[in-house]
Amino acid sequence: MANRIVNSEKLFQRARQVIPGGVNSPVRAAKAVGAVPLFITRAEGSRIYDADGQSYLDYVGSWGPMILGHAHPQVLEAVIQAAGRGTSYGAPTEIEVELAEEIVSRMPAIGQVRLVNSGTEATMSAVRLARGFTGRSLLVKFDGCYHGHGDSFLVKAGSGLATLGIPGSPGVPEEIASLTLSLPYNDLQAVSDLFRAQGPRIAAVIVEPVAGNMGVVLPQPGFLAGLREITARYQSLLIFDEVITGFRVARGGAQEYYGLQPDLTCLGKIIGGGLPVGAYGGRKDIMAQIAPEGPIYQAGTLSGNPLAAAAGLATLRILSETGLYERLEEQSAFFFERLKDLARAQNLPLQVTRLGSMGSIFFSREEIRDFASVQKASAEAYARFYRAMRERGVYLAPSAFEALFISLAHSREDLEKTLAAAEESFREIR
Ligand code: KE4
Repeated sequence: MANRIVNSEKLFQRARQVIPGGVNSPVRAAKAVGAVPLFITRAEGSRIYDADGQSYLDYVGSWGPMILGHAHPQVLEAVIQAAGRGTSYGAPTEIEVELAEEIVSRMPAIGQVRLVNSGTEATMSAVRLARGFTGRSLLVKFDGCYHGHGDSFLVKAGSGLATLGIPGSPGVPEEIASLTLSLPYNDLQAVSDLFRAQGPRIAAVIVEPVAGNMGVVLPQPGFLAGLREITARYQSLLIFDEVITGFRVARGGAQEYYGLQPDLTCLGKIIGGGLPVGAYGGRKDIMAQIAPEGPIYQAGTLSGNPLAAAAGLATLRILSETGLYERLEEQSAFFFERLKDLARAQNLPLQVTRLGSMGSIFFSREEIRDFASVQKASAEAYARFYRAMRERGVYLAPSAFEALFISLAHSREDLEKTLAAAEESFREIR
């Protein structure tokens, strides 16, 4: 039975009168998957509910923050308690110190951390800091990686740009775009060649240690360690953009999982528990250059907001409970392995990538190792799969260039229901 989406359609029409594209972030518009975006009224645990009263098993998880599932009682309680004390003071508070201490305790590479309001603010600030600290201008990123919508990053970027097929963005002056050099992900030789030619001009390499914005693409063995070695050799900084992977793929993020120490780390999503929080941090000698201690300026009216800090702190503390990452790993391994089996049983060419509870599927026969191989996968098949799954009460990312997230709220029964829907959907889209 086709899901009724009468109210979502009405709301979408209304939204488009007053908001560009009817959404406050492009990828939500579901344009690339040929669907009307669902307007959500509430969410709880593993489920979200749309404006027509239909519920869906949610694998978007607000694009990563909802690792505990939606409306976790302890997170809600922390926010409600904080709200009762006022919503913002524009002054330091103990709770932002506690959140900073939690982050520092999990990532030894972070000697000091500055809280901001989004992942974009975190990466923009980290790059300004890297340029100020090194006195250099060039930035290296990787095709298909997305680091937020800061001018320096909108070069061959992933996420919404890849979804909409726009490599960059008007409005970014050539003078700025030309300072960003983008290389193929996993191509260490290209990095080595570039540094041989331009190393003394390169301020930093920024990388998603596990790419999550071209679909999930894993680093090949030696890639991240190679970046660490090359940047150190040329006194450039290595920035891990862990906005997605931070506290997602391991208790200490991808840097713990891969046993590497970047010079700077960018965080977001999970550390806000669904409220607006981003952060950047790293070596104390570098962070000391940030105002007011040093000359490099970065600021924010709502940075460290007490409600957002309360949600993030509650989330990280719950994640500290023993066994939760093991449970996520067990659930995620089960789910993605079964997905592969279902596709194989129908001779459907499907690539599945995963680290921990973030993963992706690609309708392709080719191994997925970089943006070029991702682009050979069928986005059209993904769009059909997205619609077929939504009809069956499963809410996936409305883009072939995003990740699928398992949360601690997804029960084995939820996963089994999703796999049953996938089996039918694979058959339907053939
Ligand atoms: P925000 O400014 O959206 O909080 O964070 C930017 C950002 C930075 N770095 C990485 C690795 C990211 O994934 C993101 C944002 N992620 C996208 C989805 N993959 C946000 C979704 C959206 O744009 O609506």
